[in-house]
Amino acid sequence: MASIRFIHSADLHLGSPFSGMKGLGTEQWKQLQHSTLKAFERLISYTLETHPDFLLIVGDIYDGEDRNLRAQHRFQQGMEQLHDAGIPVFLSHGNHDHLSGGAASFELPPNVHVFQDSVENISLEVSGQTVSIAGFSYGRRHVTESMIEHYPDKETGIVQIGMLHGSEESDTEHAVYAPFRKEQLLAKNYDYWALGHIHKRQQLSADPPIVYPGNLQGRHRKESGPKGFYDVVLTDGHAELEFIAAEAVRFERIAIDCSGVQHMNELFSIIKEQLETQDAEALVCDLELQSPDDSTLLMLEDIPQAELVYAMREALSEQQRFVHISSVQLDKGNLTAELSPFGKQLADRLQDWEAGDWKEALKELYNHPKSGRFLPQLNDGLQSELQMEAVAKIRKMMALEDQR
Ligand SMILES: [Mn+2]
Repeated sequence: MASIRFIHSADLHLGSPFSGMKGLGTEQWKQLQHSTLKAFERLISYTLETHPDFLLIVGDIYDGEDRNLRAQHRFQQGMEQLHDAGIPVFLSHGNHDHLSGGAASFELPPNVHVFQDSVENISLEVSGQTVSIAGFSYGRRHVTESMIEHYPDKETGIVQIGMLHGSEESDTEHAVYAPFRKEQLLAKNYDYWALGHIHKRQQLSADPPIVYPGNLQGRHRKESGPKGFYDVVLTDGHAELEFIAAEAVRFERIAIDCSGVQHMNELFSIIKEQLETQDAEALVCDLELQSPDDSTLLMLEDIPQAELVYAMREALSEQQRFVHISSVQLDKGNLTAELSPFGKQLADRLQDWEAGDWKEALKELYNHPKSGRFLPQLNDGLQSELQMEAVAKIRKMMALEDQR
């Protein structure tokens, strides 16, 4: 069979608001707000430059069901560019941009096939070879039933690809959407399963490939590392995948070895050096200070988390590149080891606190007629900062006697 080359992307989340982020400069904030669109532009320019046989977009093109108008416009322009270059696009909508949400305001060009809410199988010819692509869009926010039995069996002599936005039945971390079992996908004998929904890049199977490309641009600290899409070549039942990074701003958790550090200037230099080795063009990072010894702990003991973060941000402000420190944390492994059992219990309990718990705990302070109005908004960023400081305080007060 002739080689077939296509791009597999998913979870573009265009127009993500990045609402939990704080402490960024004006220019950084603008870049972050624009990052999903910039990553999308990279997907389009890569596709135009390398001219694959077709492009797949497996759900969650838009972040919100209202489908941000500006994002829709940029998306439509991108599709027009691919139309002019003669590149077909197959796309499905996911739980974030389901068909019952905001109506499509822009008409997409005829090279784009949009799957509707029941499974369809669309065929095209690629170098004399028939390729069929099966998929569906979310008709509503929650598609909790299995969709897999609606996918057609593979016909002999054709290349069959399945597009599916959903998660494994066994996945307890994510809400259940269009659940499937890996064996069900394998039983279909397809040549490639193009998945979407899970934002972490991963392959459930290598042969045949069952692939989540991950999202195109991270949206918060948990979506860290390079983000992008796959360039896939299928030849005689053999697949070759190349990951192409596209993110405009990278979220990263960076370990800083601070053993032997006694003074702040040493710590700052180590952090600067570490950040210089990062190859991302723009970086939002959580720093984890690892292997602190007694002198380092002594130095950091009385410095509030927030002050440390602000001082580091200022020290880095001369960098040409967009580098934003989101948080600084002492390595938790050490923290828990030092705590008494009750202290550990308290610290663990705090990790599980959600927005409602913080609101309840801080109710009196926030409702106070005089102090209330001077307090910052109680958002995700502030909550995690409070949590870190609280754990640090517990560590200080409830550490085992025989340790330091
Ligand atoms: Mn998604």
